Amino acid sequence: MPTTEMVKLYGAAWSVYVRIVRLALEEKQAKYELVEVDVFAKTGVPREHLTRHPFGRIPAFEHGGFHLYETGAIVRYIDDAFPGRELQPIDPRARAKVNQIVGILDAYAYRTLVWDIYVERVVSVREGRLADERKIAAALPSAAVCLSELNRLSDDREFLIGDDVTFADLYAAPMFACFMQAAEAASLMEGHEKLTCWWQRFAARDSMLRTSP
Ligand SMILES: N[C@@H](CCC(=O)N[C@@H](CS)C(=O)NCC(=O)O)C(=O)O
Repeated sequence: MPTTEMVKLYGAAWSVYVRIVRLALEEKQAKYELVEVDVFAKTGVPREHLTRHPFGRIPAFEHGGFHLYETGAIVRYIDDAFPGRELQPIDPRARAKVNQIVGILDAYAYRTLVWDIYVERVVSVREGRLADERKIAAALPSAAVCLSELNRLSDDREFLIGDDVTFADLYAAPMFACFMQAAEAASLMEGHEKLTCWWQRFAARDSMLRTSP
């Protein structure tokens, strides 16, 4: 498949998972078009989007007639099919740690840091509703475990794992971009020096600036 074919990414700029894919495309310097889909429309998920993603989520992806959904599958395809920097380490242990961090972010951090803390503390104000304080309070212990594990597992190097950008950074950064806006982030990040320094560096990266919602 010629990589000159334009990628179409169906989703929305606010979405954490869409941003993960956009970061992968940006890091590969691949051309893409972001096609806006409103999965929270009052009339429900647009019917044509359900043909791309039967579970009604974003992102969905198309490249030269090849269709995919699920962020993990999409970013691995991008890494395999497009030239440019490799987004996964070759070393088996480093690769396993990248996959472990991605697993933690997918299974635990997204719900806790983004939905339970960021959406309740930050988005609620923007939408003119009261934050669900009980939901935030219940999320704090899980958020603390997520952050201490991410800090423990990360290397004290340029990126979360090693000296090159990997899926670990691409998954973590869009979640941190949300979570760090919440008032709770300051105290929860205390003592997590490696993670704090990583975020300060990665937030200023070109791919992050180009995908800012
Ligand atoms: N497992 C999916 C998760 C994607 C996902 O949850 N996307 C969110 C936006 S960041 C979404 O579509 N939410 C709509 C909903 O929950 O109905 C993936 O890896 O792509």
